[in-house]
Amino acid sequence: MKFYITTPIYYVNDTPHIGHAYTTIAADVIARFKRMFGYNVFFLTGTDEHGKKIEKAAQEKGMSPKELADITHQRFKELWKVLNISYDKFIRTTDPEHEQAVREFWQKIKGSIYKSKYKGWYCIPCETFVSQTQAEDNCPTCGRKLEFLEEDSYFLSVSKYKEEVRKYLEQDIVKPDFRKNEVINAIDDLQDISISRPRSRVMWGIPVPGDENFVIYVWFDALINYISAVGYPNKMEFWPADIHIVGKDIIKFHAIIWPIMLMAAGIELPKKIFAHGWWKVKGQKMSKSLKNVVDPFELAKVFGEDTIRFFLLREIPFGNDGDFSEELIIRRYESDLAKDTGNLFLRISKLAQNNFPGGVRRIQAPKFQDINIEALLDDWIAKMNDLDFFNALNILFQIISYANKYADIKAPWKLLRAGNNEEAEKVIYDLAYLIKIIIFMLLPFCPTISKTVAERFGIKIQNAKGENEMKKMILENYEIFKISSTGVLFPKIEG
Ligand code: ME8
Ligand code: MG
Repeated sequence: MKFYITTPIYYVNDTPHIGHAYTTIAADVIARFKRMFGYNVFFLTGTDEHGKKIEKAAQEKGMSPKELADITHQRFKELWKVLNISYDKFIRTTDPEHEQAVREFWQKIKGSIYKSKYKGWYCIPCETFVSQTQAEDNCPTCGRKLEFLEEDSYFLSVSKYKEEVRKYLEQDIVKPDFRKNEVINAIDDLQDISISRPRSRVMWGIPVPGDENFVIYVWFDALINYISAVGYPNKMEFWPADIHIVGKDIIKFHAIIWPIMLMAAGIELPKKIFAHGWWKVKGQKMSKSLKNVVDPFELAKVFGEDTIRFFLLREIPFGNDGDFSEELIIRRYESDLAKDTGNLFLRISKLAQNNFPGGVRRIQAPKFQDINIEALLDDWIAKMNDLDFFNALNILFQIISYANKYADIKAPWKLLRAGNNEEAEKVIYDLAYLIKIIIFMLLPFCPTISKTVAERFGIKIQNAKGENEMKKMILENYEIFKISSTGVLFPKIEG
């Protein structure tokens, strides 16, 4: 049971912002979920370090491109540490093994490469060619100024693969479903792909094998990271990728160009490609050049990493765009986390600690009315497998809200005051049982807080050997819960 998941490799021209954090958090949640369920997971992320965009940024900062990459890639690693990202490998396209793999890949597909002239529009910030029909003055993706290029280039011939790629995409590879046709329609416009740059214009790249006057196009170089990271050109234990997660800005590179490159090399194709939406600020895409980026380091300092992880996946369906604001985070923090979740854990754990210091025993197996826990769990698993975080979290909050109501109605504190200890113990056991279910479901999203609560409630967390074993672990009726107070998990935000 292997599972290979990737994020895009991010450009090192500038430090990471909340958009980069979004993709990487989503991948991390899936990686953690799959590991829980017994998969041998390989989770890849990294940085994209070649090309004109990086060369220009380095020049402006008075450094060499490699110096800039050495500094900036560290910022990404630091952020992944702060956000508790459990990646298995961090690849840099300047890694010698990657550069070697790119050269070997070029040699392998040589039969599909020819030399000619490139004449047309190009967007440096996107490192993308723009067809004559789409080009006005500005890039249709990012709105910035285009450059007109006229130069010798190597091309990858695509005509042989157009039909094959169409058949591939017709099998529901691209998610969410509403992106499928958009990608299939784009195949018609596709022309042979320029895959090199003259060294006279772009210095910073991997030299074309056998022609030192050219460097390899940065996207051609970058996409190969997904296979070089797992061993290409040698045996690749984890390939094909089970899922590439990307933003919608780069879906065509992943769903059309990358499969064509793989077809030309005779390599298996990725199983799924998920394109999520954009975080915007006041309706505009968050981007470095617009200077409207939200700093994830700052946010994590104020709210804690679990809150950032939770907020980004709770607030909007994965696949849609969303508007970011600090008020929204504060609202989610106060209502969902502090009030509904943290308070539930705190009041039940305190009650148990003060009244049942030896543990809360199972006097009878828990039974709940108006809720089918096992059915909700099955549904949660299905949603998680579909990367439908939004609805997975909705299911979790159905259970949280049920538990809060259960506590309010059964009022174990009143039972204790009336001297009805046995009835109170039953109710607290039931609530501890619900909290156990909640913790397993919260774990991939909020690993730090979930682990603390698990420890305080005596909930045993382990990876299982498969779905059935995991479900058994989640639904198991312990004989006893040994509980101590969780303390305040979501303190009031100052200022
Ligand atoms: O495109 N909202 O790198 P990049 C949501 N190096 N996600 C966002 C976002 C936003 N406002 N801004 C960025 C590249 N992202 C190439 C990729 S892969 C072989 C090469 C996320 O630094 C989203 O995942 O521009 C988007 O696709 C990615 O960052 C682009 O990062
Ligand atoms: Mg970009």
